[in-house]
Amino acid sequence: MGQLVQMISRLLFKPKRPKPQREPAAVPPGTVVWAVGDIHGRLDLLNPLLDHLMEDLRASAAGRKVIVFLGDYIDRGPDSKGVLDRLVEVAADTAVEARFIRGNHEERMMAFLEDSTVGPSWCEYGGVEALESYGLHPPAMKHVAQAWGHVAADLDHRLPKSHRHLLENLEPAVSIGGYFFTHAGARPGVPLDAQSERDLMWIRGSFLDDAGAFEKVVVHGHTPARDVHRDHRRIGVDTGVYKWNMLSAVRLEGEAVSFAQSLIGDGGDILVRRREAPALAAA
Ligand SMILES: [Mn+2]
Repeated sequence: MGQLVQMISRLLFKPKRPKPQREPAAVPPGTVVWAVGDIHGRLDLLNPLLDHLMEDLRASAAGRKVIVFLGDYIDRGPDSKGVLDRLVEVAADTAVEARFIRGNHEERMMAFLEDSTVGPSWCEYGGVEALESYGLHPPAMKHVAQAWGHVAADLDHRLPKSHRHLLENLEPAVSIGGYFFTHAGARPGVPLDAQSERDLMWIRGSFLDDAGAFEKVVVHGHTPARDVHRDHRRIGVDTGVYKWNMLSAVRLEGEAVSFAQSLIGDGGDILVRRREAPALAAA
């Protein structure tokens, strides 16, 4: 009987373990990472931002210098082809480790090459501009499946090998230290290494509106906001470049977080500005 009482009281009055204090996220020592948000064919804003990032990395003493591109390189803006040309250049630059995440727009374009019936829906979400950057147009008769087939065949023919190689080798996510880089976000309640590629590319509200933290801080794009976002669970750097003319990137080194943004100034000229991230409120 005494034993039973002891057991029950142990269960009832089990001393609560102190909640482990969550360490601030960090990248490993000797590493610096830049992550670039959705570009959407805006080569005009990508060029000055990348020039700044490459200069910053050249000046850094870090042994590992990474640029993660968070996806959605193409569609909507005027120069998808030019953006992919520049990304191919960065991929070939041995001074940096360039990583390329798959966005839902790259996924749609590749799907169109496989199955031209995807064309009408792709073109509703910016595919027209991507086609035009390769000198192509959607068919005049949008309801004729065969016409879409010709456009897909033409794109297949015009797509440079280097673009195809880049697009076929995109990654769903990249993990570095305490950070998890992916296009859209992650599904709450699912471990980061068990996420579906669909969620990583497409998720919005159920990720953004949840309060629970993941094992790592999620760095993402996909859902445009008027400015960059940072809290204990995520860093969002999609600043709606195709409508608000601002392309954003985040710099991570140790526990330090800062941002770079290329934007169109009051005089109509493009400028790049750097901003430190404000300190996080205590969790
Ligand atoms: Mn997206």
